[in-house]
Amino acid sequence: MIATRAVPGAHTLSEILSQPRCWTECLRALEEQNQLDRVLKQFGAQTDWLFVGCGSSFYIAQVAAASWTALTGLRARAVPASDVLLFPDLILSDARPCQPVLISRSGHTSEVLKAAEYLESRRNIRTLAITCVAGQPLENIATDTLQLLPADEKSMVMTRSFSSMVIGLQALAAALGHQLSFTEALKKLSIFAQTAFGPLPARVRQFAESHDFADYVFLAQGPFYGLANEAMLKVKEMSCAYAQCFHTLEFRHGPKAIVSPDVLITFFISESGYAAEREVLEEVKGLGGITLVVANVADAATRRAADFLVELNLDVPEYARLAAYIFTGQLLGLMTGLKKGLDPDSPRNLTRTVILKD
Ligand code: F1P
Repeated sequence: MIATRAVPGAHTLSEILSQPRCWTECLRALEEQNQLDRVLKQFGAQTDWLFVGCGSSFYIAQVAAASWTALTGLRARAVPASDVLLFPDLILSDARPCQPVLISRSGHTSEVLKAAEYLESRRNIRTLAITCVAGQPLENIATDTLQLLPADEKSMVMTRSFSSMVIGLQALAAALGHQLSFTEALKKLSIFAQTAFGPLPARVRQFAESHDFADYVFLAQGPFYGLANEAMLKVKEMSCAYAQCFHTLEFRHGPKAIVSPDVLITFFISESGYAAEREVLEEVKGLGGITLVVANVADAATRRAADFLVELNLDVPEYARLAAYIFTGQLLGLMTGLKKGLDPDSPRNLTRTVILKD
């Protein structure tokens, strides 16, 4: 029998492309299984929220915390699970209790499990988990768990599980903040994104194949910063390339020394901070940088300064667009890895879940 050879990156590509459909399925699962109401009955009175994860799930935490405050008006922070274990007194205070949300695609990452055990058993704090795999240890430790099972992946790196958990947590925030129109916008996003994403895989492949960069920089502000971190991680994981992330306006304060035609500088431009972020884009272009811009709507100045422009044109509020911004970063990591002859489905040195020996 002839063994069929796996096509490099095939799982990752199909998982990236499946995102709009997957978001619809996840929102349906939350609604039909009454998951949001159930969770809010238990945790809905909390005023301070703490989002916890590792790797991509930590970056979900950053996007979720920003969205949480915007949609509910409540305080929310993001921390890596390791900080809960190593510096708990910087995070937890008896005087000001917080509600932890533990984020993990696998529900099996050691640091997340240890953080959950520490919070539940040692600090007597009830935890909420969100995961994409049923029956994993996290579910047994946490008080309650949101499950987004359609978002699990075959590949090692997180793509649709990232964007789906962002959307799942935004749906929870919208329910808590009684933002019915935002919930509707999340549903519409799937439809609009399908159109916006259509030509992108071919465009990003062509761009990756025709350029060689020594370094990749991702810039964003506010709720977009977690997305820039995640794009940086995608490029590192899938293409084993050097990649960095900064707040857009922070780039002027030293990092801009690295601008050169060997560095791709990607801007995730927000609507709220558009003018200030575009000024940095123009400055970087003036210094001779190669620029990739993801914006919802681009003006003439942005068009002039962008070597590669992704205009999303999504007719939903700014926070409901966040998940769609990651698509280009995922494709850039995938296409760059394929160009280098790597298999982005199983990057070197990585495992799907980091399980530590005791
Ligand atoms: C988190 C994570 C991934 C990363 C790697 C190891 O996993 O750090 O983000 O890509 O493969 O695991 P999880 O806790 O969300 O399952």
